Amino acid sequence: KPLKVAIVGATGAVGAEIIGVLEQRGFPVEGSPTLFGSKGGKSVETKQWGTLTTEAFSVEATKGYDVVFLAASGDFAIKYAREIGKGLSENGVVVDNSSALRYDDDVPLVVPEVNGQLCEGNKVIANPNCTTAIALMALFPLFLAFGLKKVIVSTYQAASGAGAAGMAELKEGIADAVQGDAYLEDDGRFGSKPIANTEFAHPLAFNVIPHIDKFQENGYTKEEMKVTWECRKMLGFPPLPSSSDTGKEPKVSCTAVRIPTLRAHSEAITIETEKPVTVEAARAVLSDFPGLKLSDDVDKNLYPMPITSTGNYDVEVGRIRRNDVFGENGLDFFICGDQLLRGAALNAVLVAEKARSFA
Ligand code: 2RA
Repeated sequence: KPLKVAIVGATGAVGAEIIGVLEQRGFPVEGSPTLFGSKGGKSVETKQWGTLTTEAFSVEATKGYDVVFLAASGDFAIKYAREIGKGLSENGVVVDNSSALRYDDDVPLVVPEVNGQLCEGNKVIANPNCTTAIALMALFPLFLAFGLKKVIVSTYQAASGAGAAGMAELKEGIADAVQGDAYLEDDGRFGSKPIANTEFAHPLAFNVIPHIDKFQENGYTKEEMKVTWECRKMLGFPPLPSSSDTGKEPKVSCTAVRIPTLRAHSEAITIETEKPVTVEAARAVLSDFPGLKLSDDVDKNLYPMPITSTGNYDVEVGRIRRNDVFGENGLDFFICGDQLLRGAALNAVLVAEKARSFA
């Protein structure tokens, strides 16, 4: 049966991708999706539904809907997500892309291939941080097969993580460095005028920035801690490390770095497993996992890259190798996934599909 679908924040980068994924997957939308923007009256071009116009949001306007995607702020989610949930149809679901509700006990944090069963009977479901969602696609099957004791993640995150404005700033910065006033000298030094930056803490063009989201008291950034907290929650442990930890919780540490790519996040991951693991056994487990694509043939220069994973639903995994740090329990690998798809819009639509499968 066609479903009443609404998207809040439809004009942002994630909102636009949600519309695209609904179209591509033939999601059964009744009529056309209702688009809410911060202001009403903005036109949004779609392939399937022609030009749609945003409406100003009110909870009242979402009453009786079957699926409401939130691609808005954390404050918005705190204020409205549960209230919207209460007014939905009997099996209706709110899928929130913000980080505000991810650690709340009454809100499951879901990647459908990992813990899709949690979609049953819940009105509000949180989408994980893109970096975590992409990492979990490889970590979860390895956790099931070999157990995980330690996980060390280093990320290479695209400008798209900072939304459409972040992507625009990178493109403008590159143009300015190559052709404009802030030109690059032939020896790679910058000209006298700095590249402008407002979305990132420093210019991103021709740079890497080891700073995503706010610094915390422990010296990590919030982005880095999200990987720790969300991995713990999605592997079935309390999200925040505490004195009641049993020792079974994988220890997760992340360094999150913004790089000047436009789209798709990459991650180098080192793990220590509970049981011994071989490269062959890991490959077998990873190649069987839905949503994950083995891209691992160094003789053919085949490994995950943003250029091959951009626009694709599958997360790529490769460069799988034994590491000497953890010996026969140690593995290193590299993954790459489209941040706007698996890390946001695709995951949100898969969550909605899963939730509706229990209706
Ligand atoms: C980033 N993970 O890449 C964030 C977006 N949620 O900035």
